[in-house]
Amino acid sequence: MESHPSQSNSSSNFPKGFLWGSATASYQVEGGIENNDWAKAGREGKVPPAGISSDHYNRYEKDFDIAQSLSQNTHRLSIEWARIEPHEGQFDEKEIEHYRRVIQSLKRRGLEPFVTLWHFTLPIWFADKGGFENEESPKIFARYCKYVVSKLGDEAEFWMTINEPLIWASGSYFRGKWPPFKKNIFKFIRVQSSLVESHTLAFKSMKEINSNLKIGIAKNNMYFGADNKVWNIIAKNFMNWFWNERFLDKISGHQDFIGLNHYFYVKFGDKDKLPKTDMNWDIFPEAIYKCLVQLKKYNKPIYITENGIADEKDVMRGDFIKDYLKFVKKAIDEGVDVKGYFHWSLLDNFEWSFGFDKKFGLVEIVPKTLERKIRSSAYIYKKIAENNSIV
Ligand code: IFM
Repeated sequence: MESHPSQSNSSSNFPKGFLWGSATASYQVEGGIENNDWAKAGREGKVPPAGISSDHYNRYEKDFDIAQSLSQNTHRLSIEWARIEPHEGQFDEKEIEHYRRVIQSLKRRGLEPFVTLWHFTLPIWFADKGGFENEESPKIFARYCKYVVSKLGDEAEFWMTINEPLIWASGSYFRGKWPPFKKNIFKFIRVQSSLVESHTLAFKSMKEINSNLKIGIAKNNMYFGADNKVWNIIAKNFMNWFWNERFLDKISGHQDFIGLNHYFYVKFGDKDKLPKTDMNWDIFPEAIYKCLVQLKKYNKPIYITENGIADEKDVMRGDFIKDYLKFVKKAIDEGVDVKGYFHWSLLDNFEWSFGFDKKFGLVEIVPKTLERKIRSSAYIYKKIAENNSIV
């Protein structure tokens, strides 16, 4: 079943100007955020607390020095909504200036900023109003997005409104493991429609401020496989539509690029024996190629806004990066317009309900001292970035 990317005749180089970087998200790395729904759930003992996390809020300059030293030329970060709008309709200029400094410090180091406006965490006041269950939520969300780009739109070209809408909706309303801890299929579907509307309205409002901004979302897409049993094939086709296509189809008139976050291969029926990450997720590099080929029909530039591995011992990450990138290259050789790759993550961070146990960083964070230690695999990725080629 596996095809071989090495059989391609094209040059081994990635396209000129390809972006090589890594990604983080505010609540997972910044530390010191107490006024969002995750912090509240942490205080109530429902999820682990993030506390000071990696203290990236104060140490971002040093962290970006590391990214630069690893030959990265882009970086994806997120802005914490609860910092910017701590109370409904009241915006905090000081926090805007903080993020301005963060974005500028990336640009000084030659790192193209990709900014996400919402990565899973909600201000408490918004969660108390029902979050994305609230009919008014698209307007409230679009107002926040518009405010941020009215202040920071000149600082960055690439913006993402929402990170992984379906992962968030399923963690929060289907699996019931994330705030607001509900298991309700109707609400699960309801919040997804609300997120489609929220993105669309935010997209339009942001374009009113600056029509040159490039705006998209970061969408988690999986590769679904099946053995040859009819019901498994039906399940695979249904899930492929439900998970991978439905949301993107609905926003397709309102995105300038597609951000692909890719981690999962799900097979219905007989399982393949595959190596696993520390999250117990299957490693199947061809899956990223299948996802990229599927996105070709939208005719938009694609950035891989996340792909990575929890690997505390750092024994798999180097090969993981090379193997997944070989399949990215195969997709490019077959005409898929992939323009960049962001490894998840630059730093070890708060992995949601798993707390700090899972280590996704190219850079290790020593828990007590918060010392940064560059992992060996980061140098493998550095070499790829430097050569613009896996070889
Ligand atoms: O840590 C998460 C991130 O917040 C969203 N994408 C998947 C990562 C690994 O689980």
